[in-house]
Amino acid sequence: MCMPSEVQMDPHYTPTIADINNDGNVEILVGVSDFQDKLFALRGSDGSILWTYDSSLCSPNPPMVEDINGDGNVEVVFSECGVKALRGTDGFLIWSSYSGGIFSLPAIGDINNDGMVEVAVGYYDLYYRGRVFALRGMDIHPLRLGI
Ligand SMILES: [Ca+2]
Ligand SMILES: [Ca+2]
Ligand SMILES: [Ca+2]
Repeated sequence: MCMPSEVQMDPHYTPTIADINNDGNVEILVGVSDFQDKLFALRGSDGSILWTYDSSLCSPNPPMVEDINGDGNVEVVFSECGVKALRGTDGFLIWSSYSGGIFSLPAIGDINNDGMVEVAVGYYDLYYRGRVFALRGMDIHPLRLGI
C-alpha cells in the first residue's frame, strides 16, 4: 500500500501516469492550483516529488506523455494558457508556445505522415473564434491546417 502524497491538489485535476524517466517505474503527473500554479511529477512508488514545474498564470491541464522530438525519451506536454513541452527526466522546459486563449488538452499524433509527431490544441483567436493549430513536436514550428 502506498502512502498518500504530501502534495495538496484540487481533486478536479486528472493525473497522468507514465514512466517519464526510463527507470522502469511509473510516475504520476498532476497540475496543482494552490496559490501558485504548478505541475508535479511524483514517484509512483511513494508519492515523493521527482520534480516540479512552476507554471505561468494558468493552471496546468492534464499532460500528455510522448516522445515528440524523436530522441527516444518522452516529453511531458501540457497546456496552461499556452502549450509547453518539458523533458521527462527533470522537467526542463524544452519549448513553449504562448497564447492566451488555449483551454483544450493537447493531442499528439503524426498528422501529415512525415514520420514525426505534431502537437495540436484548440484555442480562441483574436476575434474569439474557435480554432485549432498544430505545432511540429521537434521544434515548435507551426503548421497550417487550412481551417
Ligand atoms: Ca520512472
Ligand atoms: Ca523526446
Ligand atoms: Ca508529422
